[in-house]
Amino acid sequence: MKSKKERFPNTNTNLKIDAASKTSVGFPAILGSVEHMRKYMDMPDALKASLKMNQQSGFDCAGCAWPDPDDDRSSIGEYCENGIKALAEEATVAKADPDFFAKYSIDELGAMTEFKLGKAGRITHPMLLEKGGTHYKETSWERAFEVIAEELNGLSSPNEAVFYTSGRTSNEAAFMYGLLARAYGTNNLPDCSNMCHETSGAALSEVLGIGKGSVSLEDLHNADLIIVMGQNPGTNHPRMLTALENCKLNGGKIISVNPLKEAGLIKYTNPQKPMRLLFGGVDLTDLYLHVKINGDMALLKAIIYLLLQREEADGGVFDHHFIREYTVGYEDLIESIKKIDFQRCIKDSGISELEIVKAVDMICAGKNMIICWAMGITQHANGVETIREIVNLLLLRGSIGKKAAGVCPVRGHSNVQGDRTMGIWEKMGESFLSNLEKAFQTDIPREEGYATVPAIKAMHAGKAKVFIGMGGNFVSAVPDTDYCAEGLRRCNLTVHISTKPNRSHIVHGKRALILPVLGRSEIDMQESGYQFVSTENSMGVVQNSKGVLAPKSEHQLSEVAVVCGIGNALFANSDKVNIDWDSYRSNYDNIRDKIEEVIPGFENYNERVREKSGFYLPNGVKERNFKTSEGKAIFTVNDLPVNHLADGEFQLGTVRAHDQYNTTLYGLDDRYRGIKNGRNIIFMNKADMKYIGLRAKDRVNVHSDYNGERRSIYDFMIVPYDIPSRNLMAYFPEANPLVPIDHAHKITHTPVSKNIIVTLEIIQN
Ligand SMILES: Nc1nc2c(c(=O)[nH]1)N[C@H]1C(S)=C(S)[C@@H](COP(=O)(O)OP(=O)(O)OC[C@H]3O[C@@H](n4cnc5c(=O)[nH]c(N)nc54)[C@H](O)[C@@H]3O)O[C@H]1N2
Ligand SMILES: Nc1nc2c(c(=O)[nH]1)N[C@H]1C(S)=C(S)[C@@H](COP(=O)(O)OP(=O)(O)OC[C@H]3O[C@@H](n4cnc5c(=O)[nH]c(N)nc54)[C@H](O)[C@@H]3O)O[C@H]1N2
Ligand code: SF4
Ligand SMILES: [Mo]
Repeated sequence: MKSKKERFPNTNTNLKIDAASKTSVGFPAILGSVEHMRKYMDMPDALKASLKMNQQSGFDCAGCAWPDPDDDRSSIGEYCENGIKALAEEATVAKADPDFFAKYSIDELGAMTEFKLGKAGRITHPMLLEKGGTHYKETSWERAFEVIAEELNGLSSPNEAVFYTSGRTSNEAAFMYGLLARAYGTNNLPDCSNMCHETSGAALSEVLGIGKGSVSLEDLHNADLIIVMGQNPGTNHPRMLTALENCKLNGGKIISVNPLKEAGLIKYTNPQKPMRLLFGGVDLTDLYLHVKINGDMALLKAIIYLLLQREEADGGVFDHHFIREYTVGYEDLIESIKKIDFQRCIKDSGISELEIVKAVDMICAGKNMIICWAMGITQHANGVETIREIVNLLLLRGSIGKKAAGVCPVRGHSNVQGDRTMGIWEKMGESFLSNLEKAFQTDIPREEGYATVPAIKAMHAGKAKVFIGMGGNFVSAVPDTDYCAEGLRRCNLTVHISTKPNRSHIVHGKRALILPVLGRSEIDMQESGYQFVSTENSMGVVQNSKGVLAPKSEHQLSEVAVVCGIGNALFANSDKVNIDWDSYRSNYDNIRDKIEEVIPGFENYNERVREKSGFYLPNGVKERNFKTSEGKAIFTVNDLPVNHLADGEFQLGTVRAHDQYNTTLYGLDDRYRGIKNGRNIIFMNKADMKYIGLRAKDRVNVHSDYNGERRSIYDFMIVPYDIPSRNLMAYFPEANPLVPIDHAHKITHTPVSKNIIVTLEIIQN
């Protein structure tokens, strides 16, 4: 039963379509950064912050999880255009203060685009929406904590509460937040990772023994071959382009696998190298494989098939010493590969035999290969399986656990990997839970909690009644927007610990709170003095991060202080939980001492985190120590997915534009793809357009029919694009209402955001 359609207001103002760019960064990126700082920030703040971002004595960029160099850092700026946009978004002078919330009712806020909502500025005061209220009203922190304690204490089971986390939260805040939920009695700790690299974690833990990547920046620089699959680093991890450039300059090669020709993968002009700015950039991709959506498994299998043929003809292709010593399952894999239908792999991948042979030549030409991937691989019903196949390819070549080789899942949010390490997961293992129990002398539940999709279903079914979000924008980020909105509306209380207004504040429970917090760039002062926090990047390096800018409001608390405030109120009368929340809030060293007690790899945390470049967490895969169920790396046999399309059906993927950070819109353009002033668009193959009789800017409604239910988005404009036939792309989050809640990976529950089966309905003018 759905009561209200939750649609993102249409942003198409005066849509302009230009040719897609064939090169990235360079002057336009520099101009883009300066423009953002000038428009939204105070100039002295902009200067101060830009000199400290990603520096060894500064703060960690809150953009993506790409690592900083271990030693030498550029003094003119160790960041990219998107890092600056993330900073300008956080350090904006605009304020969403009580006057702003008094001016606009919830309905009026709901009519604003994500862009306009975000541009309202930083939330300055705790805000409360009482039952039946039309406006959020200023409240005190004491009252806010009381309301949360009241509602949580009123539930009939702790499992009726959901504690969501987005991946910006620091290690210290995440650890305390997980403790809060578990001391209260639940493992309901879903996070953005459930929708992101959950599949990577699941696949890699199973076959290699650790759910993280195994390479460093230096490895990327020295690889003979890097394969970039399902990732758009020019927009989403811009400084990765410098690593790819270094690889190329050292003689390495790059293969890109992507249904879209992404400018960032074609050519890169490094903004930190003035001569390159003048004389043009470096060509990055040597072989661009224009794969069909979810054709990656077929491509990988075809590659392995041809490698096996060469191995059988001439030998020397597979690393038999490595396979014998360090792996299990080789024979089964080979037997299954011998049986595959090579022609079907060509058809399903959309890549010709000639191109596959070129890829195989490049793989055989080098000794050390790295495979990088992101959402184009993970957000599929068979995401875990494709990642296992990636590992098969690396294992056959012995390209793992040695220099310049290995797996590189490129993480999204700046501390999403650290949050997991800290225990933000609905199914942490027994050793973590029992260590936590011992360290805090508190009962810790063992029952598995809800991941994101099960949490939405529980709210919808009335089984979860309080939702707390540590950052993030739940309703916009998750699949099936209407269904989720209905779930949130059924809650007794929704709480958002946020920096900026977003749609999740508007789609609220019977009562709702917005709690304003400090950002990464801001000074965090507590009783014991100036605090720093720590984060873990995509390559397992833990580093400190110390804000430098004055807070935008005296009423904003740090995330740690909010968690401790809730803890104090919630357990005020508890005879079971006796945690000294004040001591952790007043000095974060006390939190790090506890992390050291609970989590292996954090020995001497307080000392090592103060070292300039931080420290690497242990990673057995790097030493060929595979802590799997077999004690060795595991080859797996994975099925080819069936991507059947009936007449009139298309596969639709959802991607990020260059001017957004997930659900936060920095602007309405997508520079590299040639789009200006609009996001309600569908990228479509030109031949398909001609066949149906569609022209550029024709308007369509898009329907997804899944298990007998229709989901729709309305009034999207067609944009001709270089994309395989029967494949479409649209932007996240505008297309999220199309993603069926039940269409998720069967083990990880990761929503299938990159492969939605849709039909188009042409709007007649
Ligand atoms: N500026 C900016 N930076 C960000 C973010 C942001 O929104 N803005 N988000 C952050 C987060 S949380 C994350 S997870 C990362 C996301 O980083 P990405 O994974 O790069 O993000 P997406 O836009 O989802 O792009 C996925 C890419 O996969 C391709 N693709 C789609 N389907 C398939 C497929 O079936 N096969 C293959 N091979 N490719 C496919 C798309 O064409 C696109 O190039 O970025 C992080 N960094
Ligand atoms: N269809 C589709 N859906 C997707 C995806 C997709 O590719 N396609 N990608 C998925 C992925 S990979 C991810 S990671 C999720 C992202 O899901 P989320 O992490 O939930 O979403 P964000 O848009 O990153 O959250 C933005 C909000 O976080 C708050 N915020 C920003 N900085 C801070 C801070 O320092 N502290 C606190 N407390 N709050 C802060 C602000 O209020 C802002 O509005 O979305 C997923 N959803
Ligand atoms: S690459 Fe990512 S972490 Fe680095 S500066 Fe850019 S947005 Fe920030
Ligand atoms: Mo993500």
